[in-house]
Amino acid sequence: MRLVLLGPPGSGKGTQAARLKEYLQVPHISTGDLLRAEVAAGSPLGMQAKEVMARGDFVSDAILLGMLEDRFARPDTAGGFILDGYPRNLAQADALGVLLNKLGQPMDYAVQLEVPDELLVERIAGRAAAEGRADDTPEVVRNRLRKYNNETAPVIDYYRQHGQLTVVNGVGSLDEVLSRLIEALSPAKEVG
Ligand code: B4P
Repeated sequence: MRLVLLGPPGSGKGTQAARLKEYLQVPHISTGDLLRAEVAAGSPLGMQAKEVMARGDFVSDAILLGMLEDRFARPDTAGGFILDGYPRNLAQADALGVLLNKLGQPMDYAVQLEVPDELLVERIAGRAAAEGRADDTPEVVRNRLRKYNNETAPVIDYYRQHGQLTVVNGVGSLDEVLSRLIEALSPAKEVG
């Protein structure tokens, strides 16, 4: 199954994708994780991305698309994937459509994890305390939420208009949210 996981920062995309991959037996591709690996490796791309990410801004569309093309070229994606963190704007949504068409691997589902803003802030504050991620400070989180509302929310409408959107309630325990996701995806799993 080829699945795109959408939702604001803190909605549980990364958290649930890590669990869902065991169920679907497909790789989890997180653009945030790919970027953080570049930063950790100190690569030229990572050095470029570091400051941008620390501000809560988006890394350039061209860099992201190149990274994604490289990732999709690896053989483990042949049976599908869970894409988490991409697309984050309409240009990325268009680029993803073109790329998947070229690969002959159309998307099966775009799933939006829906969580109210107050809870997002609370969850990210929890992660900030536990992990100390540079982009989890209150000021940067406000910028990330603003960018989500301005640039990523239109992507949700884009998939809705294309009849590809499934909305899942992301409030509840990790197991509750996982069960809802599995239920929402089960018709595609049976046929796919
Ligand atoms: P991401 O890594 O995608 O960061 P994120 O939006 O915070 O999502 P994440 O997956 O980490 O959090 P989750 O909701 O699972 O992006 C980081 C940065 O990379 C971006 O700001 C940008 O700069 C750059 N970037 C990435 N992709 C890009 C792109 N396509 N274009 C341009 N730039 C890009 O979890 C959050 C917290 O909530 C965790 O602590 C978790 O434990 C908790 N949580 C989750 N589910 C819960 C639940 N049900 N109950 C309680 N807590 C829960």
